[in-house]
Amino acid sequence: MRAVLVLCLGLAGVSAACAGKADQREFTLQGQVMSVTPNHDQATVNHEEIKGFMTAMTMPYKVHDPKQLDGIAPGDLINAKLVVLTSDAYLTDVKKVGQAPLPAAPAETAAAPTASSGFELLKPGEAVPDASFVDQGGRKRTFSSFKGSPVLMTFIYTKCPMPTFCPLMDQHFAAIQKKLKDDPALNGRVHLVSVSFDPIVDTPPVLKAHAQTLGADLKTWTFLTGDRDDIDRFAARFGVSVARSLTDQRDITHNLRTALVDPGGKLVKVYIGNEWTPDQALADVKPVVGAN
Ligand SMILES: [Cu+2]
Repeated sequence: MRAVLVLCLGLAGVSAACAGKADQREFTLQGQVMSVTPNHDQATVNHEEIKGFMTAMTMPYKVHDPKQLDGIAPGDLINAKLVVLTSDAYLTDVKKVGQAPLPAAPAETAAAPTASSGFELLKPGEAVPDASFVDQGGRKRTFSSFKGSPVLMTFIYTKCPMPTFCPLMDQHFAAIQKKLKDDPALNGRVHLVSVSFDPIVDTPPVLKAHAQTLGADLKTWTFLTGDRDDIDRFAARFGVSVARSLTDQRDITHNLRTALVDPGGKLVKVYIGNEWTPDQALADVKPVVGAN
């Protein structure tokens, strides 16, 4: 990546870090802190475009050292280094450079959606309302058509630039697919569903290519796209919040939710964010398959 090489050359002092790990990329992030977690392990930042990596957006960023966020408060303007690895990303060298009033209505963060989203969150035990989609083969597919086997469903978009977000969900699902196949009690009895909330870009052919990249077995792993408003409404019931820029529809600010639905179409559990593991999901899936 040209942009990264330039960055590495420009930062002679840290060039060892650049040269040391082939898969490590570093970017400069400039923006305003919207919130900081109480234990200082994460800050949500409304940041400017990161040239060569991602458009301007608001999203949570981890730090590996909580000291990085000491003295950092909502409203602070910061400069930081964004370190991006194959399956991790974090901020370091966080420096406060100023302060500004927070916008009146801060963008939705990874927190649970509020009543303003207008849709009530589904609770465990409640029936998931049906919705209509189009799958990676261009066929119409309703959510209720998955009834009969447990469904593990997540919400992603294929152009997501953050390795700790959508790409991580993809990797988790690929890992789960493999573990399901390796377990005779589970093989072929659980369906994976990845729903894209970027239907403008994620057309069926794009999703099909994405599925191939992930090594997805389409018999038990389905990729869905469809009408954007329908998808937003459906996803909101699980706590997914998606905000798109008015000027660039591909500029998407979003959180992560993954849901386990039982064979009868009732919600079992929602995994929030990216902290869950494939093994956790499998442990939750097992009793649901058994109850089938
Ligand atoms: Cu994403």
